[in-house]
Order: sequence, then structure tokens, then C-alpha cells
Amino acid sequence: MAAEAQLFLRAAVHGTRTAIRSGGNEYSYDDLLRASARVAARLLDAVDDLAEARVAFLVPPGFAYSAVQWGIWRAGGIAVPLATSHPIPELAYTIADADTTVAVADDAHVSDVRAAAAAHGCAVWSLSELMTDAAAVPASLPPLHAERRAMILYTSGTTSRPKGVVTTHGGLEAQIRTLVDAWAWHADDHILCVLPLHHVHGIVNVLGCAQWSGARCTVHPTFDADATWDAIAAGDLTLFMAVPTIYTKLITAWRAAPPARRAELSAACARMRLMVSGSAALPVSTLAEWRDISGHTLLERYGMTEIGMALSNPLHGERRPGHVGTPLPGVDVRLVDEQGERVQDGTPGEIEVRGPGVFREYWRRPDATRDAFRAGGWFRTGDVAVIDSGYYRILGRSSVDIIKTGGYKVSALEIEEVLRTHPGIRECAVVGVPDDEWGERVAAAIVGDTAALDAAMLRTWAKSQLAPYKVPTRVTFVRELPRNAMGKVTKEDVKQLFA
Ligand code: MLC
Ligand code: AMP
Repeated sequence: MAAEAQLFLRAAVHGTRTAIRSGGNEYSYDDLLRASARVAARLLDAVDDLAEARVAFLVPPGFAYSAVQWGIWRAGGIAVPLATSHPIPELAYTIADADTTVAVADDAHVSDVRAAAAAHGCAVWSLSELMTDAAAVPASLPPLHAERRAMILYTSGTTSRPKGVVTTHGGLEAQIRTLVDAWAWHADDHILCVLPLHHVHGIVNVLGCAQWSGARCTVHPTFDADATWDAIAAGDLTLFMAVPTIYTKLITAWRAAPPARRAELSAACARMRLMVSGSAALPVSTLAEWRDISGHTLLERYGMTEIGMALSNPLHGERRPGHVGTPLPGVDVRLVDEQGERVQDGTPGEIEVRGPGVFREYWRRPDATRDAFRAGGWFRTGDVAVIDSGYYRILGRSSVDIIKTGGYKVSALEIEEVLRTHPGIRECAVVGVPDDEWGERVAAAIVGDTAALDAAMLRTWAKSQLAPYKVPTRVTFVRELPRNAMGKVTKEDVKQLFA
């Protein structure tokens, strides 16, 4: 890679084309380059290169988000996006775990970020301080070689607290290039972004691919079904990408609309070239309902924070319901048994992935990084699949403690650990229970002081500690948790409590 990363060299060529529409305004690639150069200048202050310092930023999806993300990269820093929905304890955890040097927040969130950063003691900048016109743009910015760390995304797993997934500039570029190639992105594309920008789905698949291609991205700060339909009805989108829960919510809103509006919305969908679903299993019934409404057979693909996208149904050719397709260009995928031996076609196995898009490490967790890989550089996803006449079909996960709700991955162990800090809770067990809208819902069985605590109080308290999507939406109080002869809580029996 050249000194200036490809993304920015390409942006200079895209120049006056619209990069982002947000908050009722349009911004060109030149605008992004200018604003991000100013951000880089402010961050660099008296040094030439941030040299992989972690810059955490809490900026709602929109132009400023991209200006700050690019500014961090151009200054040589590692971008650590924070989630606008997170309460202070979650923000504080990320800021401390990433060993953040500088945190940035838009003016609405700056006091939360100051509170979250207080114990760690890093500098905090408001967006208005950072994006001032007065910043002198440096004559040269540091070189961004492919192997330099670019981003840390926090992901929940089988450990109790989220881990930072470190991706390099070269890794991000590989993740983007494979999708641009497979889904034939081009400069005349126009995509709507309704996804949060602290996960790969929004960051890489939507924003990253659009910006690489010189395409337009209309960005909504959060998902709203009616606003999404309005944007689709406006008629000039070519692409849409979302998690299955969003398609379910759009189906509900379409059904609630009068017949003439429904016809208008369906016609607008039919003018688009591609609609994609991922981050969680797309129920075949949702695929069929969406086909009836939009005329599109959703292209389902499979990915993960640690690898970007690995498997995809084809742009042209059969999109098989209930399947996630075949390996994307440049990505090696295999299914193995517990010993790491490849399984025969038709036999279930764990998905392992190798390729230039695979992450570099879990931030400052060498043991977790080592355990995540097998010899030969194969990353162990923990997802189990089978190959059915050439197409992969996801069967489930190897750990019962990982829950996917609304496309977010959450750890049952992490939620249990937080719940146990409540004085009214003696014991608890968290599980994912199947749900038509959310894929899975977070459910908690609690042994505690029911005279002093009810489900509503518990949820209110949990929202002050945990991201909203980790807060149990189903709560039951029990006298004791189901256990096996060894005294271990049996999660399958806990699930039955919510059946
Ligand atoms: C919000 N709530 C949730 C929730 N999200 N509850 C359970 N599970 C979730 N995921 C809560 C809200 O706090 C609220 O609680 C209530 O549910 C109703 O909220 P809503 O307004 O209906 O939902 P909304 O806030 O609009 O969120 C829905 C959503 C969101 C689908 C838009 O969950 C979302 O943006 N999901 C996408 C996540 C994503 O990008 N994943 C990609 C990870 S990367 P109350 O109590 O206030 O009423 C990855 C790799 C890959 O997976 O392959 O892509
Ligand atoms: P995350 O860790 O948030 O990046 O989530 C990645 C996980 O989402 C994967 O390990 C899978 O379990 C799940 N996932 C992503 N896409 C799909 C899909 N199309 N079908 C089923 N599960 C999926």
C-alpha cells in the first residue's frame, strides 16, 4: 500500500461526487478529505504520527462520524468506535481496555464520555473543538502501511467481558475489496445506512464499500422503520443491507400502511439492484415475505467481526433460502471436526476461515488470540455449518453462552456477571430464547429477593450498566436454578423455563 492509504487516494479521484447525505445535507469526497485532514491536524498537534495511539470516538452515524474516523486513520491512530446507545459503564470499559489516549465525542455525548474517561484519565475532545476550521492542515501525513493497526471493535464472546478485535489497514482493505468485487459495487451506487457504526456490518459492508467505490451513502443516525421506508420511496437508492430484525420491522410497517402506499413502497424496492441480509440467521419465512413485498430474494451472507465476510449467496445465480452461499473471493473456508480434521461434505463441522481480511489479534490478549487460531492461520469461528450441494448452511454455535439478538452478539456470561453485582440477586442464569422478531431474546432466570426486586426494577437498573440490547427482556424468578449431578447450571433446562 502507498504512503496514503488507498481509500484516501481513491477519495481524491471521487472528488466532487457526493459521499454522504446526512442531517439534510450533502457532503462530497473532497469535503470528507478536507474535514478529516483538519481532524488529523488537531489530533497530531505537535507530533508527526499518532503511531497507533487509540482514539475512541462517540459520534452518531453521519458525516462527522466519517470525518473523525478518517481523521484518526490519517493521523496514524487506531480508531475505536464507541456506541451511542451504551451507558457510561460500557463506555468506560472500552476506553480503559483499549488504553485510549484521546477520546472524541459529539457535543451531545461529551459529558458522558468525560465521565466514562475520568478513571482512565485520557484527554477528551468535543467534536466542535476537533473540527474547527482553524486547524492548519499538515503538509504531509504519516504513511499508512498495510500491516499497521487501523481499528479495534469490541465483540462479546465466550469470555465474560468483550474483547477488542484489531484489524489492520490491509485487513480492512481486503474485507472491502472482496465485497466490492462480489456484489459489483460501483460509483453510481447509492446505499442507505441504518445500522450502528460500532460493528463491521455498518462500518465495512455499508460505509466502507460505498466510500471505496465512490458511491453515495445516505446515513440515518438510528434505525426507524418509517424513515427507512421514506428513504426507499424517494426512489434513487440502489442498495440496502440490514439484519433480519430490521427486515421484520420493515415488513410490519409495510403491512400497517394503506394499499396505495404499499404499492408505492413495493415499486420503489423493485427499482433497487440488491438487498442483503446478514449478521444473524434469516428465517426462510422472512425471506419469502420480503420477496412478496419487494420482489427481491434477499442475498444472505455470513460474517464475523474477526473475519469480515466469509460466505455469500451469489449476486447472479441461485440464492438458496436458509443457506449462506459459498466462500467469497480471496477467503479460504473449511469445516472441521473437534480434532481440526476436515469433515466430508454433508457432515456438520466448525467453520474455520483464513485470508487477508482476518483480524490480527485480540487487543492485549495474546492467550485468547493464540486459542482462536489453529495451525496454518485458520481462525476458529465457533459456528457450526454443513455443506448441502455446494452451499453452506449454518446449524448453530458451539457455545450456548453466545446469544444473537437483533444482529448483536452478546455474552450470557457477561450479563450474568453484571446481574450478580445487584444486591437483590443471589444467583442467575442467562440464556437466548428463540424469537420471531429478534432472532433470540436475552432471558434471565433469577434467584433473589423477590420482596425487594421485580422484573421492571431489574431492567431499569440493568439499563444503567449494560448496552440496551444486552438487557434481559424476559425475566423469571425461581427458587433455584436447574443443575446437573455435578452442580453445574443446565442452560437447556433454563431455556425451558421460558418455553
Ligand atoms: C434494542 N432493543 C433490543 C435490541 N435492540 N432488545 C433486544 N435485542 C436487541 N438487539 C431494545 C430497545 O432498547 C428497546 O427497549 C426495545 O428493544 C425496542 O426498541 P426498538 O426501537 O424496537 O429497537 P431499535 O432500538 O430500533 O433496535 C432494533 C435494531 C437494532 C434491529 C435496529 O437492534 C440494531 O441496530 N441491530 C443491528 C446490530 C448490528 O449492526 N449488528 C451487526 C454486528 S456485526 P425499551 O426497553 O427501551 O423499550 C456482525 C457480523 C456480520 O454481526 O456478519 O455482520
Ligand atoms: P459478531 O461477532 O457480532 O461479528 O457476529 C458474528 C456472528 O454472527 C457469527 O459468528 C454468526 O454466529 C452470526 N452470523 C452472521 N451472519 C450470519 C448468518 N447469515 N446466519 C447465521 N448467523 C450469522
